[in-house]
Amino acid sequence: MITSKIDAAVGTITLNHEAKRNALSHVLVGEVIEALAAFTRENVRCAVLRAAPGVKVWSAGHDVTELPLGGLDPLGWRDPLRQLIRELENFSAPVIAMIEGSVWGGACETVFACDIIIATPEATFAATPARHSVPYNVTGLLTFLNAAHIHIAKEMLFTAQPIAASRLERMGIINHVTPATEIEEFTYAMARQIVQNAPLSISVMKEQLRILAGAHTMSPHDFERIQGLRRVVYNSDDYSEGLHAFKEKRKPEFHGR
Ligand code: YXS
Repeated sequence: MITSKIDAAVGTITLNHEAKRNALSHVLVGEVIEALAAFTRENVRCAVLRAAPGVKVWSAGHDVTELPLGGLDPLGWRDPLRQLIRELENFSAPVIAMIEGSVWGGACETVFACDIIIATPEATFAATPARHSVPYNVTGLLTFLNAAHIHIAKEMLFTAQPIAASRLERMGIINHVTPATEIEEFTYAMARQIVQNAPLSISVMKEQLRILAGAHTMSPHDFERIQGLRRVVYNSDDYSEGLHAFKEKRKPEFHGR
């Protein structure tokens, strides 16, 4: 479902499951995590996460068919998307997300969890929990909040509409927007620049920034209240309707219960 390679201390992971629009299934995510582990063993100093050249869909997000019903938390600790986000954040070297095509849902969070984002002008980004009545989890929302001003995060999450790369670049959420004909050279030139610098200093700064970005206090009372609120959502008729509507390829009808 992916291909990966290492060239002069730069590792590349290419999402390659076009049939399911690179949906972040547990199998595809497992392969990405394995590739990152191999990069660590090979002392890769910068990684590039991309899809095949010219794709229309970079990734369609969490594999909806793997979202659980029956009162189980859809984004619990062991969920593939949650594991992928942690692996990207904990990977010792910088990860550059190179984006062509549209990015959806959990894939949008995945890109925002990368260290640097380079996209073509045609790329779009949609945060979609509200499209499926999914109660996003706390660390997932923190990824959005660390990437975007709260008003932009709310617009993305409440409208669930794709937003153009150029708009996100104007707001500093995306580092560079680069024409499709130049994006590979631009991305790998930056990767080579990173590789020339001191890897220990970079990996420590990446870990320091991860800790600082996650340094939010939340009382046990607040955490339990949030989990209770999320449980109401993933036990709701709307959540079940969202999943069934996707599988039946129809627009969901939400009734707030
Ligand atoms: O019908 P077949 O078997 O060929 O499969 C179709 C789609 O069902 C499948 N597919 C997916 N399967 C599982 N999970 C997905 N997220 C997913 N997306 C697509 O791939 C095959 C081709 O899809 P199709 O025909 O729709 O392709 P298209 O080129 O016409 O349209 C591409 C998309 C991405 C615009 C369209 O597939 C789409 O809207 N996909 C869903 C995007 C989305 O809502 N993603 C969020 C997933 S939930 C998630 O990430 C988080 C839990 S949350 O929502 O909370 O952020």
